Amino acid sequence: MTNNRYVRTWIEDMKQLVCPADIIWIDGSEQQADLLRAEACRTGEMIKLNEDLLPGCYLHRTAVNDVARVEDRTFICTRRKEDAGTINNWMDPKECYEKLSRLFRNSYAGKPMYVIPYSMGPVGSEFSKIGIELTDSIYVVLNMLIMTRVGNDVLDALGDSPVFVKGLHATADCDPENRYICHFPEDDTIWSVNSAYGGNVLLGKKCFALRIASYLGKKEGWMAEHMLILGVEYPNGEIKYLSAAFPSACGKTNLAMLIPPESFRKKGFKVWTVGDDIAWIRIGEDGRLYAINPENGFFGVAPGTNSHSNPNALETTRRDCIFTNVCHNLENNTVWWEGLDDNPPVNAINWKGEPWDYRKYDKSDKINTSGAHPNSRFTAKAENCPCLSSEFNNPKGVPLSAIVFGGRRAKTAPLVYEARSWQHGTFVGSIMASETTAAAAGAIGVVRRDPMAMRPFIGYDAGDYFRHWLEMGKRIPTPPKIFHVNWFRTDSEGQFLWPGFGDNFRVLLWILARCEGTVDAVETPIGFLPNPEDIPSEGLEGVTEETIKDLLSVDRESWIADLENVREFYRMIGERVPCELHEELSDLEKRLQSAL
Ligand code: OXD
Ligand code: MN
Repeated sequence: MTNNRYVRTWIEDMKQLVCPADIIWIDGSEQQADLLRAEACRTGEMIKLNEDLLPGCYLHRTAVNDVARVEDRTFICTRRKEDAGTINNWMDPKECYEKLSRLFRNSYAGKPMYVIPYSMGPVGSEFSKIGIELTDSIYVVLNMLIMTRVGNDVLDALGDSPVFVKGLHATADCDPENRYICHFPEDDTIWSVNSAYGGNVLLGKKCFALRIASYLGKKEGWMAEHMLILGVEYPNGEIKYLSAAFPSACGKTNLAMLIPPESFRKKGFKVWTVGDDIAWIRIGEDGRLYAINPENGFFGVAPGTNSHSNPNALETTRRDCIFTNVCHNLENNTVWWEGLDDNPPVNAINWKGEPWDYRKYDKSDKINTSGAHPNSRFTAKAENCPCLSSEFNNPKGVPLSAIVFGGRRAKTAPLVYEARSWQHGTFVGSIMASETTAAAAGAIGVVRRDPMAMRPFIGYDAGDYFRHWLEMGKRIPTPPKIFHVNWFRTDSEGQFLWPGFGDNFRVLLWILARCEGTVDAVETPIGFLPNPEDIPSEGLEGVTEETIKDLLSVDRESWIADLENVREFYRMIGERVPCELHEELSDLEKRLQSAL
């Protein structure tokens, strides 16, 4: 509880709107969380899993129509439409408040209102920001307790200040036709109604830590990015940090928790995880960029997580974890998902809550035939991660040597290249793209441009966002170098050329060596590429020198063809795309043409 009058007045106003039966303040204590878990099990909202095999773990199923973020129902509500930009959905704030008030009215009837005070970032850090989420869902409370820092110390840190993000969530009827995820960056407010799926309702995550925070970052001179943060420890004990942005389904959590190949482990190399999804970045007193992970847990995709792809993530989910929409193994009251192992449970309930027959699994119809939903999730505590960085709670963050962008490209992008400058690096981020895979509905190989992996998360105009990157670059005395990687290049048969996973460590070493100035590179039209012999290859199986050369080749014609798509994308964003980026685009085209 707090005497902060801004908090109290706001909660009173919201109470008048949603009419709860009761108000319950979440204090962050284990006792209160235990009572809520017991209540959720009593009502069937959660299922307690095998205490011996998965201590403290629970299973939850969402409504079958409510299993993912809904970009088409996500709105940025600024007074002027042009400030929301052309790639966001926009609604006038007044109209939106009125429309959603009708959906929120009386929506808590008979249910308590849970008040969750939370901090994004370590409580009291100058990076950190406070939010309060009001919700009618115990599932939301229990997830927020894992994903953020919750409790009375947050209210103490807030004191009498009016500065906090006001989040209102109601599950309501979970009606997809009336589902809205609305952001009011000018009012520090988020309203989410008719969903109970993580990305739409854990308001600290995408809604606050990316959409609202990117707007605040532009206003206040810092950056909120869709990036993992990791540290590479060298045998001499030194640790270098980098952050990396990849579109969804490109292995961000896997890279964040990477285990180096055995030959490097033996020498004493290690990777430490600071974050797997979001980075808040500021200029430090020493002129370098510093990053924190504002979250306190991982909301990871379960399918595909296994002891090869990500042993650290798997280990992180073995206790105190909430599983959402995975398959329930009735043989031993545990969970299973596609890609966990080759032993699907015989006696099982699928993500929809129906008896499941693994023999009917059909790759081309995963939604209807899989045990776990393809977007099923684990919500796991950062502190349970075996490779969590000792700097995870450092209020000053970690210094970044490099920023890495990446996408899934079959042909165009080489394994790795380095941008020529911060401005060129901003351009490289702005033209980031991924190709759709056979896993998704629709045509294969279609390029979706996803600048800085922020397309669904920029809380304002994308052209202004690029401008902010350029302005930040001018203010950083010692900027990190910027790189682009692509783990997904294929040969003429469509087979991946690069083994990925732990072997990506080899590329990280080259990146960090470039930052240290200890390795040369080859200048090409797109930027600086490694000499093939400089990608450390000891113990690298099944990848010949020829393959490394292929991985590092620049196919000029496919680049030139791609630039037309970039031009179209810039046209779509509109007139606020900075002229510097248009110049970078035509300079790149000239370099490619003259090299042909
Ligand atoms: C996520 C996403 O859930 O990017 O992290 O979709
Ligand atoms: Mn993400």
